[in-house]
Amino acid sequence: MKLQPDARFATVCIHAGQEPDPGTGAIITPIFQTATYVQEELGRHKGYEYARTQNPTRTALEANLAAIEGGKAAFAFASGMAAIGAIASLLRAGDHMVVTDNTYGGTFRLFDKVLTRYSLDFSYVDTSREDLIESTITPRTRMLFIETPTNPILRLTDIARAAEIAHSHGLRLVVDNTFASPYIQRPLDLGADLVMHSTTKYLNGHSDSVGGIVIAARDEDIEWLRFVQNAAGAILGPFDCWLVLRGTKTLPIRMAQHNINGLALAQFLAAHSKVRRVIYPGLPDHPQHELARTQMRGFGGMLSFDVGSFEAARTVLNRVRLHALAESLGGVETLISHPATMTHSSVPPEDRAKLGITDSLIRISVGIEDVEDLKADLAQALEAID
Ligand code: P1T
Repeated sequence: MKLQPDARFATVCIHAGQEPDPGTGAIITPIFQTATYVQEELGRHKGYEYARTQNPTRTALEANLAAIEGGKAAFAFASGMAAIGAIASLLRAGDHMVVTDNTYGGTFRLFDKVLTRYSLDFSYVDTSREDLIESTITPRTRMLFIETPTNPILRLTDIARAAEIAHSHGLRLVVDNTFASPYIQRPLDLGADLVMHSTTKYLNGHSDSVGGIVIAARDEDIEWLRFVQNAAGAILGPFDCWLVLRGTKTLPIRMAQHNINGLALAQFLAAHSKVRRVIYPGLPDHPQHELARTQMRGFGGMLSFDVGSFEAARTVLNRVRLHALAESLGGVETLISHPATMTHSSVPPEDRAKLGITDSLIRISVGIEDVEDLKADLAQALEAID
């Protein structure tokens, strides 16, 4: 079962970090649902002392995700937000971070409402524009934090260029890779220093666990993240680690189908008379379609579209039957949401307006059902708009 160094992506997803249980031969890493480990004698143990510090199910997941993202080490946290909090703990009071303006609303909330209390400063810019990244960097800037594609406007940042800019100023580049998944893009290969995910989404893929992961490339970051994971203690529990491990085994086939369904649904909506605009990186009219073609492998399962008014959006959201009206994304089932009042309600209305998160915008996390059923469901809901 030794994974060869040249193993390809789908093989890595299934095998990296996975060894049969030495005690029983169980092919699947067990859920080590324990709080502590018995020591043979004082100071002699099997490498496990206390389950906040180490847990074999978590170790297996972390090794699996480090390999999937092409990093040196990974650290699993209780949520995507806890993972972002751990990354921010690399900063010190007085430091400044440049952040993609259209991040997930919860990321903005953590930075704006919590971390500014600890004398950290944040500037939010359109990181698809290199000139804006450059002009926002100050002598106190230590980190560039990008989301690509963004939630929910699906704007892209050129990761390789962002890495060059960050490194020329001595900054770390952090990429929130939640919307794409490592099947679609691997930011560490493009020069990023840290990658994070809400594992709640595509990595777990079945909408039955909340979690987060940080994958790191640099030794100094790895040392700090290992320390802070234990010191602050926002760890992912063993059952959730096991669920995400089960999810990553099917990541490639799920993502391939998300890509197919995402494009098909985007094309269907773009041709519909009741739809004003569809935002999807795979459509030729997406402002960064060319970058998407080179930076991403497929265009993903996330799309947003505008139906012209809040009333029309409400009609669609209330009329769909197969699409579930819910926050979150990345599961096998299709979810539909209203960013302005749901995922991005913590972003001030004037900022939402600037970003294009209008009251008439609807977001879909396209699942892997038969796409004809999804089209039929949207068709009957759109028909009800006056
Ligand atoms: O929900 P949590 O696992 O804490 O992850 C936060 C998070 C981080 N980054 C991105 C890009 C995200 O989309 C999220 C969570 N997003 C949703 C819940 C949502 O519906 O958009």
